[in-house]
Amino acid sequence: MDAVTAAVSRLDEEHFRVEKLRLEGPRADEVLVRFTAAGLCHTDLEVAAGNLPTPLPVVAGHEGAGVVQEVGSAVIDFRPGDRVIASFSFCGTCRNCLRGLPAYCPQHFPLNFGAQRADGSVGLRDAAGEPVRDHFFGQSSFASRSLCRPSSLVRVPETQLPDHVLAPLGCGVITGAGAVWNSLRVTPGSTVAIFGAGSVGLSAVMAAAVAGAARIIVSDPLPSRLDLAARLGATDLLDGKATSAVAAIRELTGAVGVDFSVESTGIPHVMSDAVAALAPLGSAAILGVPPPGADLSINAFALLEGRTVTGSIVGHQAPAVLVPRILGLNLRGRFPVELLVRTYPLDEINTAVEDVRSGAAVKAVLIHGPA
Ligand code: CXF
Repeated sequence: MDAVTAAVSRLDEEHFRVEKLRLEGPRADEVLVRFTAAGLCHTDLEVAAGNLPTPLPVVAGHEGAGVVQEVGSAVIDFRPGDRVIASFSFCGTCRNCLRGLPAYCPQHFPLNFGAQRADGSVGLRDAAGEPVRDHFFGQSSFASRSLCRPSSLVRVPETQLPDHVLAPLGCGVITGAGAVWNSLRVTPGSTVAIFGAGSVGLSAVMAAAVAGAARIIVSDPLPSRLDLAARLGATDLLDGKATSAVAAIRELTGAVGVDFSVESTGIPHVMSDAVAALAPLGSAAILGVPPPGADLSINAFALLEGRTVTGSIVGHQAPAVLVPRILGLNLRGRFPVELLVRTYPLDEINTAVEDVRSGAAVKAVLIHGPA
């Protein structure tokens, strides 16, 4: 067993606890990754709060970047020394995986939120010898080293970007970009409204700009995020606190509404607004994680005019396809994901959480020490 340092979420504890844990060696189908950086995503906070079906104690983290250290005997796709991004797990054999849509694998929830191996075991033990859940999204990248599922890993193509900028590509960035390109298929010259300018919403802004949208309207209560949205390609900024976004969008679009909308807040009434802001035949993508049991209210008549509402998770496309697309654009200065990132040592994870909640950080990325 090897010593690792990890941020652990424990039952009834509001804060992450950084602990020394012990990690088994990789089984035949596992890849041992030394993580250097891990993005902090809202989903990790929902898991820690017990709002998602992951048992605690657990090492969360599902936006990792690092290097393969060791591979199990049955692993053929990765070798020690490979630079990797960790994203989400999928079975690889169901019809959705086989048609290139692994985000919609029926095993998505057990594989990503189950936080254990298929046989129910885990690789981590705490100082008292008690098991701690791992394999979260097939990675648990809040640990400095972790046993990963090969399906969760993407080999990093040539890039100048450092690991702390690559890490968010595991989830938040691909979620926003893939919704725009793959779920909505935003077209050149179209109008787009984006509700929420966190890392997912701002990635949607960059993707809409790349797609050639003529108008990119962004609504958020925080002026600093609206400023960043403008730098990334937003054409119109709405103060989410002061304005009725739907009324403002109607005014900006000559009472018609937008062709496409993206909701990234997880707030049910904002989801309804994203639908209400659509022009006839418009399409809305719902990306935010809602509170448990929440319903979405949509004016039924609005749907009769050809409007479409879709959910979209982790970019709608295999990360091994989507991540290189984004890196290729970044190389040419067209998807500056680095502008979203603020780093924190792993020890300061609870400060990072506060900063994400207050809006001081858009995408907090945790930096692992050497162990
Ligand atoms: C999640 C959001 C909830 C559904 C599964 C995918 N994305 C990552 O945080």
